[in-house]
Amino acid sequence: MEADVQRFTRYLLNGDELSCEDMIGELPEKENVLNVFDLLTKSMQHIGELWENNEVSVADEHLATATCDYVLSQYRYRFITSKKRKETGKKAMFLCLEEEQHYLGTKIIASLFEYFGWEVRLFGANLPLEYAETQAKEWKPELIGVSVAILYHLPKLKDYVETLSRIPNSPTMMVGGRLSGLYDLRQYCSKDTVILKDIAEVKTWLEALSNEGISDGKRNQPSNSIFSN
Ligand code: B12
Repeated sequence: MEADVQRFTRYLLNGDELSCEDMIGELPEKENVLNVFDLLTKSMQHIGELWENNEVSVADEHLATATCDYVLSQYRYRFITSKKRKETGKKAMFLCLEEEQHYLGTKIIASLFEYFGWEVRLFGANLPLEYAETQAKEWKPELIGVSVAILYHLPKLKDYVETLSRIPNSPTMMVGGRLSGLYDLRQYCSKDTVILKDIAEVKTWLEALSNEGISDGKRNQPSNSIFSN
């Protein structure tokens, strides 16, 4: 994996979309979405280290982001949205806090939800709370995922969780992003908020939900243990 990350990072920094796609195509487990999303995540994180050490510039970082976004969109189309999936009938919306620009993570998580048969709306970076609230009231998602990467954005998280969990259909609030892997975000969330550290935890959560729906015969109706509202 380490060598793969180094190679993929190089392609991202060169803006070399074709080599990125060829490399994904060569991966023995290219249809295992977790492997591919892990490669994208680790490569972008590695670029963060290079940037911190002044080995790459802000321009390099922007090019890598745009390349990664393109590759992710292509992958999502080829291996997720163009394939027939068993739909769960559930809806989820994903957004970043106001002024939060780090949206690639939410795009990956939104794609994973789609892989698991959810209908998804992805609002990308920087969605002010008032617009998130209006959208949630109109669209009535079962779940709202919020992403946070920058420390000084954290205080806003509390407002988002409080306001969005109060909307009439009581969506499950899910929080993740770079900071959830580093700190305990409970104090910024409600007691029912699902806080997940990384994509592996998200996948486990989604699998548990699918298995529950099947094993107790109430497909698509998860129990309160997971859907905590
Ligand atoms: C690319 C990048 C940018 C891009 C943003 C690209 C984009 N559109 O997403 C640009 C250039 C815009 C940018 C800007 C800045 N950045 Co920046 N950036 C990064 C970098 C290198 C990669 C981010 C990334 O794409 N990671 C890959 C994704 C896939 O990982 P992820 O976001 O963690 O998501 C995963 C999980 O967290 C989880 N997840 C994510 N969201 C959600 C949501 C839910 C609901 C769930 C359950 C899970 C979940 O699943 C994802 C998939 O695995 C990081 C380094 C790093 N370690 O992440 C720095 C980094 C985050 N940035 C940093 C900084 C400082 C900044 C700036 C302040 C720089 C500046 N001075 O301008 C600005 C702030 C902009 C802002 N207001 O938000 C710092 C933050 C440090 C800190 N103490 O807070 C980092 C860590 C770099 C560093 N090493 O110092 N940045």
